[in-house]
Amino acid sequence: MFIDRASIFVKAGDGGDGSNSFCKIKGLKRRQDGGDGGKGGDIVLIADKNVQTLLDFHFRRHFRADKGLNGSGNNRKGAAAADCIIRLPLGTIVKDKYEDIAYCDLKESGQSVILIKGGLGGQGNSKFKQATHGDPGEEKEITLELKLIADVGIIGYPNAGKSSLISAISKARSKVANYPFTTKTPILGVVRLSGERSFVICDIPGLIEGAHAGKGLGDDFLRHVERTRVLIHMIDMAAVDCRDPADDFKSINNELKLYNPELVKKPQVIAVNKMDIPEAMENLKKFKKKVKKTVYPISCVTGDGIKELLEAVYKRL
Ligand SMILES: Nc1nc2c(ncn2[C@@H]2O[C@H](COP(=O)(O)OP(=O)(O)OP(=O)(O)O)[C@@H](O)[C@H]2O)c(=O)[nH]1
Ligand SMILES: [Mg+2]
Repeated sequence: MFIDRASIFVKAGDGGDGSNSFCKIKGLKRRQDGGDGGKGGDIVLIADKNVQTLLDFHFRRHFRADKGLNGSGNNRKGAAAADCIIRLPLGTIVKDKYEDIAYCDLKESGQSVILIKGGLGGQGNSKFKQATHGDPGEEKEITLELKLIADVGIIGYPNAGKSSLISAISKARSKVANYPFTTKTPILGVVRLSGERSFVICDIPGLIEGAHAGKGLGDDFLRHVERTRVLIHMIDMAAVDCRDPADDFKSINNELKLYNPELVKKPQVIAVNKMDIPEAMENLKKFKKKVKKTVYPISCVTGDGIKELLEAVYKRL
């Protein structure tokens, strides 16, 4: 399990000050008419399925909500300030930076939590002898933690050879068979390259058209795609199941997009598999005409091309 972490400082808005105001109408006694201050903005956390990583929080570390407006004469209350909304990826756990306290675990898209409240506005002198200042907004230093299931996810149609690849490059043993949906749950493996280099890879169950709407093994596994950094898009170039490889490539990308438009923005390394089968070469020529992208031809049976593929993946990481 890999963890993306960031620490940020948050401060809720101060309350606006109460007003000290006096109204003088000719012939009448002087009257106090200062209004109350408005409430400061809260710090609100929202789980947003379009946010993928905590990267932004390594660049921006301070978040402050505005102060409520001050009260004014004629008993006018100051307006409350807007909340400061922080959008976080699904699965983020929010903890105190110094103490062992977890404030929330953002699991569902749209889930929102008021982390800290803005200060209440001060009282105007219409009620009190003297107007009071607004309460200060709370502040906190918090740590955000996002668990990634893996650095790299292998995606593709059933039977493309995803399990064959993970079994060839790591100690993970994912069942290989010539029927679709052999793999029913994600399988993790560790890939070790020369030197001290390594990464965690995940064999993701096969995707098909309509997966975003629950078809096949469904959208459950697209959620795992969200929690990886780089994708290996695996294509059966021998077209054993008689589909056009270029169509496979497009429809899987379309599923990613329909599920969450951010997913297609993840770096993809295209692995064209089963190059040991004679038809694959011919198919690859046609594929390259339709999909103008760099591809890595491999064979999980002979091992050809796998080293180059892994180096390319490591580079993207
Ligand atoms: N000739 C050849 N066959 C391969 C290659 N890679 C995988 N296969 C075969 O293709 C079939 C499917 O391979 P899997 O690795 O189970 O495919 P998968 O993508 O994990 O399939 P699902 O788990 O069903 O999504 C098996 O019969 C493999 O032996 C290859 O490079 N060359
Ligand atoms: Mg499999």
